[in-house]
Amino acid sequence: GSSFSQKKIWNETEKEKTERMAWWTEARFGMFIHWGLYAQPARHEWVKKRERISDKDYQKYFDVFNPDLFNPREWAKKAKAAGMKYAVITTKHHEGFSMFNSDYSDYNITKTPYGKDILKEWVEAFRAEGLGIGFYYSLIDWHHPDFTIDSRHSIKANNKEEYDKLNKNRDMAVYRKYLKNQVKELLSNYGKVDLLWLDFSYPGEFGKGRDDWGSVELIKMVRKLQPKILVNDRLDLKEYAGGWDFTTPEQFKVEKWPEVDGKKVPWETCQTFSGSWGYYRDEHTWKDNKQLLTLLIESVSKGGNVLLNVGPTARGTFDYRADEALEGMGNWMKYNSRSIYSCTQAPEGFVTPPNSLLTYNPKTNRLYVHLLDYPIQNFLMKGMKGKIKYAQFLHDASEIKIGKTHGAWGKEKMKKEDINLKLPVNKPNVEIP
Ligand code: FUL
Repeated sequence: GSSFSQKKIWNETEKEKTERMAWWTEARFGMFIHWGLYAQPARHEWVKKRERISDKDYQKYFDVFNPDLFNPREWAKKAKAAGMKYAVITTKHHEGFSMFNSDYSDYNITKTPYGKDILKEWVEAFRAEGLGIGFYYSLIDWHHPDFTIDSRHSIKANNKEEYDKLNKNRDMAVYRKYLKNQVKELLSNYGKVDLLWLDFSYPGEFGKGRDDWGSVELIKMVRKLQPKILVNDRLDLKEYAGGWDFTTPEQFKVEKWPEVDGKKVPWETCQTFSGSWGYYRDEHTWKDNKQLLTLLIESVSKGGNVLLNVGPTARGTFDYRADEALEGMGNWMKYNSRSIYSCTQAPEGFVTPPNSLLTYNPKTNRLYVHLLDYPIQNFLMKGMKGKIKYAQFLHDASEIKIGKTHGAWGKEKMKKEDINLKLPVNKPNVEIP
């Protein structure tokens, strides 16, 4: 019995759902873009809360925002060259600033010195490069006068009396309407939108939690406006069929294909290059290319996607370190994307050898063995006898012989149900980051 399919928001069969999501499942790799006024302080997108900056002091970032080097076509080309198939951009982050033209708020991009609708330019450019289009929209809003202040947003609000005082004149019903109107704008004014990434619902101490967003009504509207759209799970509607399409583990290693009610669910992990989503000038702890690549392969090996984040600068450029990382991924993807696109977890019973990862394409029936460390000549695959007809390197399609191991030690190690791949002594010169 699964409670999660009991409440239905959207009438759709499992097969229809799989088809609706197919482009995304096959894509496996996308670009996240966190861009907003917070690119200017350049020290994390939560800077307003972390440093308790008042609305008045934060206003200066609105007054000077003018990304003169913004060239979305260039961004799209970089995403594509890295092997990414879709992109998700912040249309409004927690700071409450809209990167799009909105009839419901003047706190939007067209009212800054930049003066144009960034989202419109972005959508056109990314569409032109053939990438899927996704909108991130924050449920949380630190700018809206009716948005509830709770302890997440103010130290004072963690006691009931202070909470009531701070929220005396705030009416979430008004914010709820605003949120709905803005999402409606996003899904009406930019053509077909492939994906909506809402962020994020939470229980709330003294408030009503997720009811604050009018979640069920909201998602019904979303499905009506864009019937093919994919929606993430951060509205927290786990028990509703149609309430969400995929789950979004953030910044951690996914050990095993996530399940809800004992059923494997589509998933996408979102990850930063460094510790911040927004551009952070002085942060120097960045993941290296090998880490990023392993993250992608490992995610696909467990049936998931990776949404890798770039935080553009306030002039509209990518940090040189982001450029380098994207190039590294692109170099690898150029030869190896066949082991990523349309791939998923290997069939049950396939044993993953040590220091390696398996990805599998169910359409072509191909298994990809990713060697995290290059072994010495003999590469044993346990229990794979009869399952592999032919083996080759991916980068140059050169044959790898399947044979016996050498010497007494090898014979002992190798059982009759195992196979051995006979690799060249030296690792072939493949371009890896
Ligand atoms: C989180 C947000 O609070 C972060 O700022 C970021 O947007 C991340 C993707 O989701 O919940």
